[in-house]
Formats: sequence, C-alpha cells, structure tokens
Amino acid sequence: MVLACAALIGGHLSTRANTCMLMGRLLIEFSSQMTMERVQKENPNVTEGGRYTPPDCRPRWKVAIIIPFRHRENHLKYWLHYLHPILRRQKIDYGIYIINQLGEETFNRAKLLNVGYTEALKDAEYDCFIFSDVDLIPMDDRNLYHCYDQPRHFAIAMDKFGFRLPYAGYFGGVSGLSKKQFLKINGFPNEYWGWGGEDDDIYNRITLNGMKVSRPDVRIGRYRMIKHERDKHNEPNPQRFNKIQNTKNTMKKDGISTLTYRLLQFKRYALYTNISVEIGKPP
Ligand code: UDH
Repeated sequence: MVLACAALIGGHLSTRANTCMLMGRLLIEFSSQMTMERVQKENPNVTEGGRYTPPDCRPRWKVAIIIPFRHRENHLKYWLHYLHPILRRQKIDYGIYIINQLGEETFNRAKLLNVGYTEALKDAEYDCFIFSDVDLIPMDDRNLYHCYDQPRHFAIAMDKFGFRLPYAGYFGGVSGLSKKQFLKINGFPNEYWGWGGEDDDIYNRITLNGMKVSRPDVRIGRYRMIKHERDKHNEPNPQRFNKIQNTKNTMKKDGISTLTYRLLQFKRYALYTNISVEIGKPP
C-alpha cells in the first residue's frame, strides 16, 4: 500500500520538526558563491524541467511553482539551491516554471503569474499553483508548499519587514491557490504595470469572492530576502492606489479569462523550465 505523503510528514505540523525528514528552522545565507553546476550536483533526483515526484508516497497535490522573472540569474541559483531540497523533504510532487519577461518594457509581475498558470497547465495536470518571488527563501521547512482549504499566504514574516506581516491584508512574496480557487477569482490582474498593488488586488479578489487567506504560524512562515536594489523598468506604479479601490469592478473583465501574450521559448533545463514571453506594455 502506498501511503499518502501527509502521513509521512506528520499530517498536522507540530512546532517541533520531529517527523520524517523535515529539519525545522534552517540557516539561510547568500554569501557563498553559488553555481548552477553545484546546484545540479546537489539535486540528482530532480528530473528535466525541474520536476520531482516523491518515490515513497502519494501526494495529495500536484504543484506548479511559478516564478516571475527578468535579469535575476544570481537570485535564481540561490532559490534553486535552497528550494529543491526543501520541497523534496516536504514530499511535494512539483515542477518549477520560470516566467521570463522578454524585452525591457515595464515589468508586470501578476501578468507573468497568469502566463505561468496557463503554460504549466499545458505541461502537466497541476491542481495547485504556488507563486514565488525569486528572491524569497523560506527559513523553516515546516512551511509546506502545497495548497490548502483557502488561498495560502506563505511569506508572512520576512526579514525585511522585521519578521512580521506589514499589514493585515498583505498577500505578497509567496502565495498559493488551488486551480479551483484561482479560477474562482478569474486569476490575477493583467493591468498592473510596474511595482506594487497587484498583490493587494489579488487579496481583494479573494475576499470579494467569499474566501479567506490562510497562513502558517508566524514562527514557521519566516523568510529571508536576497537584498537587491530596485530593478530598472519596475518603478512604483502611481496608479496602484486607485486601482486597488476598484477590484470589484475590474476583476471580471481583467484576469485569466482575458490573458494574451506571445510565447517565445519553452525550454526545459535540468532544474527548471524556462518560459520566455512577450506580454506587451502599459497602455
Ligand atoms: N522581478 C524580476 N525582475 C525584475 C523585477 C522583478 O525578476 O526586474 C521579479 C522577481 O521574482 C522579484 C519579484 O519580481 O522577486 C518582485 O519584485 P521586487 O523584488 O522588485 O519587489 P520587492 O517588493 O522589492 O521585493 C522592491 C524594490 C526594493 C528596493 C529597495 C532598495 N533598497
């Protein structure tokens, strides 16, 4: 008989990492030099495209991990170095998708996440989607990267915010929705160009559709962010304050149902699948 994976990791999480292979609190640092070759050697069980299925149990979820991306190669090496082993210990059945915005037009994080959802589903029958910034590393492997009864916010205690939620409705950094939850909110907005607001819009979509955000214990949902300067072409979006007042009117007209983009590359590397796309520019 093949056991459900939750049974092997203890089902309910105690604050002690006494079950299975989980380690609990992790030491995360970004000072040592990281190379893709090293990460590849560390992860021989990951199959082409950054896929992994636990050999000894039956996972409840099939998880696509979607990362919005442009010009952050160095961060990606650390992310892969830390996350592949964590996800394996968590016994997640997963694939990693890097959604790379081609060109130098204004960055659009939420639209890239919609692209990731769409392209991952063409690749395999995922039923759970985790959306992660490339510079955020969990500091505790009991923060399980799968889906929950309600949309999940994982990155609730980042070092840059003093290990606290910056405000009650914060939904940024790392979040996860089942396919059903994602479709219920018509996916994410496509019309937030530049930095900020899109995560608040997603939070509004969730609550306006009668769902609640679920979160891990504050001791477990801790994250380190790789320090960086603001990227070019991702300036704060001045329209964000107005737009988040309007989610109720815009969410049906703007979302996964209206997504358009041009796929330019779909390529499987050893540790991830790269999807390069043109997503247009602000009106
Ligand atoms: N991203 C890219 N490339 C870009 C912009 C964003 O890959 O050019 C992705 C990446 O996954 C990143 C995420 O989008 O983690 C979120 O963007 P961000 O890291 O710029 O957002 P954050 O709020 O930082 O973390 C804002 C800039 C802070 C500058 C502080 C200077 N002291």
